[in-house]
Amino acid sequence: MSHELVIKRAQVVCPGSISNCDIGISAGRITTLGENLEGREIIDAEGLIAMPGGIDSHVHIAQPSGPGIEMADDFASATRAAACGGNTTVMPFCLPEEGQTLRAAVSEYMSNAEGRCLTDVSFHLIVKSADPVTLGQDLPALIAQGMTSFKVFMTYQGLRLTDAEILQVMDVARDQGALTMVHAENEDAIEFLRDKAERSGNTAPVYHARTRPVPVEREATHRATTLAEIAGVPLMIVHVSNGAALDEIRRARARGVRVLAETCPQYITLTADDLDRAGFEGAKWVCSPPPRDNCEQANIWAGIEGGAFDVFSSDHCPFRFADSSGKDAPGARASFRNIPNGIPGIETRLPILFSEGVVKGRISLGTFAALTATNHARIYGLENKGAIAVGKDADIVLWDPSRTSPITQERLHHGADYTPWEGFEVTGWPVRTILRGQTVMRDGAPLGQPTGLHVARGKPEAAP
Ligand code: DUC
Ligand code: ZN
Ligand code: ZN
Repeated sequence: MSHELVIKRAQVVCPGSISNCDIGISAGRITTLGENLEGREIIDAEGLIAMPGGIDSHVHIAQPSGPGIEMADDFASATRAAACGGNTTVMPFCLPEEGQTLRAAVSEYMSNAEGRCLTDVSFHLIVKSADPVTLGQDLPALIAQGMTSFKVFMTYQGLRLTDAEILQVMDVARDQGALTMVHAENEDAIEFLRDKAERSGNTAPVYHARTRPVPVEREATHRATTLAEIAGVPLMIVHVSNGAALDEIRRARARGVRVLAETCPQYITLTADDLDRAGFEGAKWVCSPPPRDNCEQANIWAGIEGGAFDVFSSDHCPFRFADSSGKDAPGARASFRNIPNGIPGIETRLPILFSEGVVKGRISLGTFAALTATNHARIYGLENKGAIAVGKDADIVLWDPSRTSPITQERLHHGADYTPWEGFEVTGWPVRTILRGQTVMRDGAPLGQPTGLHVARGKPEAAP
């Protein structure tokens, strides 16, 4: 049997094994894994590693971020950067604007994305109001359409839900078979610290980190896991930044609560000192939860190495630095309070984990594939994705495992005007990204038409 495409001589990372088989692809799917396969097109991948295309299950693209503030990426630039960083699917959040229904917001995001994406896209929802239309109509309808996960916030005025509201949302998740994701930081505690800092004249970017200390996240993580226990639902704690929060997750698991956990590159490579750079420079690293210190980085690594984390995502949330619609927003230099929260990272997530994790011997290639693709697909219900296996979509990334070079803004493809990892040396870089059998990146350059599709999802694995 001849295939449309065969990848030969790569080291192939399959679930549970690594082999040197050929990968046969036809009609966008992996149809054969074997020896001496024939194909109309052959990719000779000698010296490269074939892995499942990255799935980044935590990104923000063109999300409303307040009056006059704009994210640095639209769907074209975000997915171009994602493909260049070895990803084949991204999962952005859909956030309704003030007064907009969740369903109307989804239609708007879908039309913004349609025909512009170089990777596949699958939306999560953000539930910022526990009103009867959202809970009784929009959520059930959207879950039925394959948007089977949603995030709730315990911080940010205008976004945060009360404990009572979180319980109501979790109840819908239970009834409808969806997965609740939680941003766990205690808003009242942050506001207390923020207010005190401002009154003392401590307004520089580093006070963003100092007013969101570890206990703020630890307490909210404890509360979120307890609310899930009370509601009888599984949950995903996103962007875990420190050991104390992870300990809360471990304790909840020990009580029998199904808690999934995500961490991100910023928590293994950056620290609060990055926010303490001269002048306003530190604004480039303002994100929530903030990067911590070397000790917390070690705690996060211990969690990754010990299997406590299910997924490693970017939390890509890009704002331009030298821009009044970005980090340099009105009032941002007067107080850290007004600096938009978030950093770009969609293109650098995989190289950072590969270099710091696989190359430095902390995790295996199999664990890397699980943390960057396979687990995301399994957990969020992307049934055809996340593994090099017969029948799955031919979403594959070929890695050069030995290339060593610094991350620089110049080589990236996002819409931001900086990278938080400027000059950070990495070994290993994706050299070819294949989406459903079509090459969408080769040797660092995006390729082809934007053929990315919206993917409706099945029931998340952990959902009731
Ligand atoms: N939470 C996120 O998940 N992303 C960016 C900002 C935030 O607070
Ligand atoms: Zn968040
Ligand atoms: Zn996020």
